[in-house]
Amino acid sequence: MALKSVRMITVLCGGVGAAKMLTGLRMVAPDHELLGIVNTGDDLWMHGLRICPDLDTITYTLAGLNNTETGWGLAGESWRVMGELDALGGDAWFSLGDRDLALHLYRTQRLNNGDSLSSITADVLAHFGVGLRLLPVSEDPIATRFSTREHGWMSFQEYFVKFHHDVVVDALAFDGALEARPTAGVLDAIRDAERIVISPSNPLISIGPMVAIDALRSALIARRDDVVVVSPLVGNKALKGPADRLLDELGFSASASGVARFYREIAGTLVIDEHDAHDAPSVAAESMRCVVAPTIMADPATSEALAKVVLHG
Ligand code: FO1
Repeated sequence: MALKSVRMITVLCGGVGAAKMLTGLRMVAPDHELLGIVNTGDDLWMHGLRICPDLDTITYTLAGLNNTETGWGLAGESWRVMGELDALGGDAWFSLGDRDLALHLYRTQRLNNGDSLSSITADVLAHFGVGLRLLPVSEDPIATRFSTREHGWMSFQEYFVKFHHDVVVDALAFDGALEARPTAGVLDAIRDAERIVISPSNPLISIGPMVAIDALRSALIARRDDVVVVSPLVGNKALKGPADRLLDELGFSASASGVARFYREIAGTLVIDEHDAHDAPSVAAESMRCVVAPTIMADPATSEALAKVVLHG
């Protein structure tokens, strides 16, 4: 059977899972057919600098410069500035590498000059030789916060880095999401795409802040039949990060059916891993089409195979 050619593919992106998904998609579609809409709920101000972890993780990965040991930041990094800051007694719990600092300095200066995050992102991608387009989901600030049993409310990076996501979460907030307007081009990219892919990112905290924007959620609902989600779970466990734990803590259950319950309103198809094949009927029970495939993107070849599944499976 001949594969149908895809004109435009829009991908909703968190960090590492999205970077791997995009790596695969770039092997089966040219960059000009791909557009990533990127979560900004993890973004923060630190030392007066604007830091956008998901945008940066994807950019560094697509440029082949990512740090595969940490999963964030640049390869071959050094930490001299942080070492000095720590020695001074400064706030060094959130580590900014010496090389990585340049991007935060550059972005912050341009934001202070009035440039948009989208235009800065486009210039950074061009600088690193990445032809694919990425749009921050909104130019307006969105901040994910966690209500924890042990310490009350905290910011995204306090939860993730300071407390190593080892605290019990009983609620989430996406500050600013209700008022946030999608970045110019985002709604068109959802309306006009032949297929919309939701990458295997954390549903609650990577995709959640984006679909909390009313206009974006409505745009996805209107395209539900063409929205394909890849579950971030393998054998009911997250490969990285707290997706499984949060699905349980926030009442969805860490399982393919829990992921389906989160997405059923906005997506028509859920791709689940072979290890979870027995859960396919419970996905269908949530009125989603279920595709079973290997979802672990261990290398570019497995990313490419998964990309073919999300486009044509
Ligand atoms: N993750 C950590 O576990 N520790 C850090 O010190 C840290 C610093 C950091 C700096 C820049 C950046 O872009 C990402 C950074 N991350 C760090 C990763 C980040 O906390 C999370 O992985 C994402 O926000 C979740 O997708």
